[in-house]
Amino acid sequence: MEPEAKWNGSSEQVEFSRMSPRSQGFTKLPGQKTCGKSVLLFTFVLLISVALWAALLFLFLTRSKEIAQDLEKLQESCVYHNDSGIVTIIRQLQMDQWDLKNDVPQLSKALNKLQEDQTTLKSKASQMNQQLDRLEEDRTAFKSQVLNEQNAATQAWGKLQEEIEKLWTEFQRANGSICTNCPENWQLFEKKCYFFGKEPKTWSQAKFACVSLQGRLVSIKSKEEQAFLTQKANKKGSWIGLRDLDIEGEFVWMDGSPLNYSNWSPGEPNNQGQGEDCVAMRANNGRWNDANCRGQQESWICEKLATC
Ligand SMILES: [Ca+2]
Ligand SMILES: [Ca+2]
Repeated sequence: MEPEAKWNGSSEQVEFSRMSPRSQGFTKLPGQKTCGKSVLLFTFVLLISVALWAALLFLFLTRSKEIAQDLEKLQESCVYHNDSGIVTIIRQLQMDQWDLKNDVPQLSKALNKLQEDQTTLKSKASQMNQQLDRLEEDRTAFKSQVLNEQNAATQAWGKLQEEIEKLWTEFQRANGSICTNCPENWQLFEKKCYFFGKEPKTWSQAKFACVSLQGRLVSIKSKEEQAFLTQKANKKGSWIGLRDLDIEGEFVWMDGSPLNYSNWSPGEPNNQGQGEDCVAMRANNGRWNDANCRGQQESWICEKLATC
């Protein structure tokens, strides 16, 4: 197929349509001289480039050979050194293993000794725990004993104080004095003053409340005294100074006197439930009932001798 392309010059047109391909490249055209110079320049540059590449290739091959030789030497050296290091390490490990084997009996002996020490310590710890338990029991017993002695001393002191007061009053009466003085908020009946507490308390709390007022829970010795208290007491239950705390069923007054007069409700005392060892006056009729000491009554009655 023949080329049909046309080339347009700057001022004239040349037609190639019927020229052979061979004659096209060498046909003298406008500007052909400039093109030849460019070809020569290109050829020269190409030759220079080839020469440079050849030189570079030669240098590369030479350097590669040197590097290969260096690597070979380095490899031989590394192999030699690595083998030596590994052998050294293996020998050291074997020596360590041998040393460990030698240490095994000694370690086993030390372990047995430790186990014996552990057994001994366990035994000592058990003994110490037993001693500690005994000490704790002794401490509890001592604490209980101290509390009992403290209570006994308090009661003895109260009794002594009361006896002194009683003797002093009797002495004054014997000398013709009239003993009818009661503190404020206390009420006189015959020779005694009475205080009617109104806060809910257990029996023990009521007892200490009376002691703090320089009195004691009331001891009722006659039906006249009972009638006075029934009339004056709050219309609720009131603790009185009667209890069977020491011996079940054996009721005694706070002043230590036996029970010669009583005003029990029908069926009382019955020591019901887990035990009833403290006595309260019932509301309205003033009849007595043994009740749980740890329970609360709405009121309580204290007494002390009237002063002259
Ligand atoms: Ca009882
Ligand atoms: Ca009862």
